[in-house]
Amino acid sequence: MEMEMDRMEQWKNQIQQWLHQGEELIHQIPPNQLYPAIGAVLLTTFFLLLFRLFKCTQFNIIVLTGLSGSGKTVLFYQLRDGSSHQGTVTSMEPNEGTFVLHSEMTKEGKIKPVHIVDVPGHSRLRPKLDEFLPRAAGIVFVVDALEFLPNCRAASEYLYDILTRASVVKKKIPVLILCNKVDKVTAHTKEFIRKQLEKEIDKFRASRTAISAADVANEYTLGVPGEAFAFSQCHNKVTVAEASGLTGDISQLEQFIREYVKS
Ligand SMILES: Nc1nc2c(ncn2[C@@H]2O[C@H](COP(=O)(O)OP(=O)(O)OP(=O)(O)O)[C@@H](O)[C@H]2O)c(=O)[nH]1
Ligand SMILES: [Mg+2]
Repeated sequence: MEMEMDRMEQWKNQIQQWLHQGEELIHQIPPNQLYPAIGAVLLTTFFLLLFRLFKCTQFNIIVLTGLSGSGKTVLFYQLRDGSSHQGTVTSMEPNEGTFVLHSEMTKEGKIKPVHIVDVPGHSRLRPKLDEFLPRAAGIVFVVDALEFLPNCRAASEYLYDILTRASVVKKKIPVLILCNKVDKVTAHTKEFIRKQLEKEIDKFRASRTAISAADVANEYTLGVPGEAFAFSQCHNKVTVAEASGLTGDISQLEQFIREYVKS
C-alpha cells in the first residue's frame, strides 16, 4: 500500500515537472510568434471541420436520371418511404431529399443519410443535371424495361450525353444502368438492354466523331477507336442492374447506393 502511494507521488512529481517545462517553453517563445502559431492551429481545425461538414452534406448525392416515364419518382419514394406512392405524374421539378434509406430504418447504430435527387426526364428540365452531376457520388440511369425498344434511341442518346460530360469523365463517377419495371413478365432482360444500348451508342459515336474535330474539342469521346463500343471501355465504372419500383424490389439499387455512399 505504501509502495503504491510512493509511486503515485513519483508520477505526480513527474507530471508537474513536465507541465512546468512546457510552460517555460511557451514563455520562451516571443508572443509575436506564439499568437500566429495558435491562430494557425485554430484556423486549420476550423477548415478541417468545415471540410468534413461540406463533404458529408455535399458530395453524397445519388442522382436518379433517365427518360420521362422510366420510373424515377416511384423509385425515389420507394427508397425514402418503402412505398411507391402510386399514381405519380410527370415531374416538373427535381425531387430532392436527404434521408436514411427506408430499408435501413430498422438497423442499429448510426447510419449516414443519403442525399438523393430525382431529375425529371423532360428535355426542358435536363439542364438541371448540370447542377447536381459535379457533386454526384453515383449516377443511376433508369431505363423502362417494358417499353424499351421504342425508347432505345432516345435513352441511348441521353446516356451518351451523360457518359461524355467532363464532370462525369474526369471524376470517374460510377453509373448504374437500372432496368426498371421487371415485375412484368414482358420486361426485357438487363443483358438484352445493355447490348442494345451499346449498339446504339456505337452508332452515335461513329456519327459524332465524323463531325469536324474542332466541334468536338470539348467533348470527351467514348470507347476505343476501331472497336465496337462496350460499357467496359468507359473510364468510369458502368454496371447494369434490375429493379421494380412498383413492388419495392430495389435491393440492387440500394446496394449501389451503399457502395458509393458509405453508411
Ligand atoms: N409495372 C411497373 N410500372 C412502374 C414501375 N415504376 C414506375 N412505373 C410506372 O411508370 C410510370 C412513370 O413513373 P414515374 O416514376 O412517374 O416516372 P419518372 O421517371 O419519374 O418520369 P418523369 O418524372 O416524367 O421523368 C407510372 O405510371 C408508374 O406507375 C415498375 O417498377 N413497374
Ligand atoms: Mg418523376
